[in-house]
Amino acid sequence: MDRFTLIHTGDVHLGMSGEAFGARAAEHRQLLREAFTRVVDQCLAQPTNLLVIAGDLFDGAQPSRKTVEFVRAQLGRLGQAGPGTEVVILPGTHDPLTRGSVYEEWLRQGLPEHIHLLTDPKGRPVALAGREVLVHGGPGCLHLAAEDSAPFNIGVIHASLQLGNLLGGGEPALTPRNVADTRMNYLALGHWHRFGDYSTGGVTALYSGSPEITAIDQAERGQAVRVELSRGGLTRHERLPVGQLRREETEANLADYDNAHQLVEALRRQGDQDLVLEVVLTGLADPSFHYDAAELEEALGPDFFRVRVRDKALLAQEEITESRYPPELIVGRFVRLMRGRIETAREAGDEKQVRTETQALQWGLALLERKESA
Ligand SMILES: [Mn+2]
Repeated sequence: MDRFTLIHTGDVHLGMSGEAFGARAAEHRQLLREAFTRVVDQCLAQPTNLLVIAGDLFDGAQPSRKTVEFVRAQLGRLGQAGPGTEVVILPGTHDPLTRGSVYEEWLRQGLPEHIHLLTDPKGRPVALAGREVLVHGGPGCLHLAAEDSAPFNIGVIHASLQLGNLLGGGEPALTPRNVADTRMNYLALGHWHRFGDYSTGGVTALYSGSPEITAIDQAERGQAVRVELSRGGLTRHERLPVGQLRREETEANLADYDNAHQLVEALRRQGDQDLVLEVVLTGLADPSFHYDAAELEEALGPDFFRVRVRDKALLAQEEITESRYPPELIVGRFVRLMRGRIETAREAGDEKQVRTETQALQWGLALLERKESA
């Protein structure tokens, strides 16, 4: 064997309740299935020796019978035609190998020949293709070491990677040194839901990311990775877009709209059933502008897969009564200063300057008051 091709996925989270997707939760669960189906399709579209699933295939240790049947049917497709595709699954943090878990049940029942579970806590490898290919990994295992006896060594780890000193949370994490020390031809990482290339010390190490968006703030479209290994150590990879949803963030300046209805109409023009839209409200709204983030989300709901509205706008005040702001406070001094500047501009007959100064007063007041109430 001179060349070896694998597809790497993980963090599929099948069966996820998808609360963040609200009324679309059931549809979202279906999209997770469709994305996983497309990963399997990719294994069949071009000769693929191995499918690696780097943890969190399921959203829980005891997925529903339907979800398990779905996975078995999909993986079954890979054992049928020609030489077929071997499948190696690492239990993750959401779907650990515990008593009563789906993986324990599979081990008890026995699995089809082409499906392998990485169950050894020391990460000892599963041997494929007459020991030419060794796939190392085990539940919670962070330290792996390639064996020189095999031309192809592949590692599978489900963990965060510690970058600099920024890691919080205290969960066990992989270091770039751990990555280099594995000396793997390829290290398939799981746990982070977005693609990332963390190759180091001659080891190609990638997070595949989830095949479909699993959270509203997940910026990138779902994907998997195809990796081609050549004898002699050359590793090439290609990202496979398998997700359907995309996410965008859009800023809406309330000063550009007369009312909430106008704003909704404008946002609707971006309407797309595959789009997860994050709307950030900004600017200084006129006092007559009545809006509510939750109501906007509801109004836009049917036009998108999901909408989230974040309110960073400031509401202008109808009337600014000087007596509310004692002159000894900063806000009081600010109001009097700006009033004076508005008056000066008015006396000079400079209407443009009056508007600018009035807006500056509103902005400053809104910001100072927000600060005081926080
Ligand atoms: Mn995950």
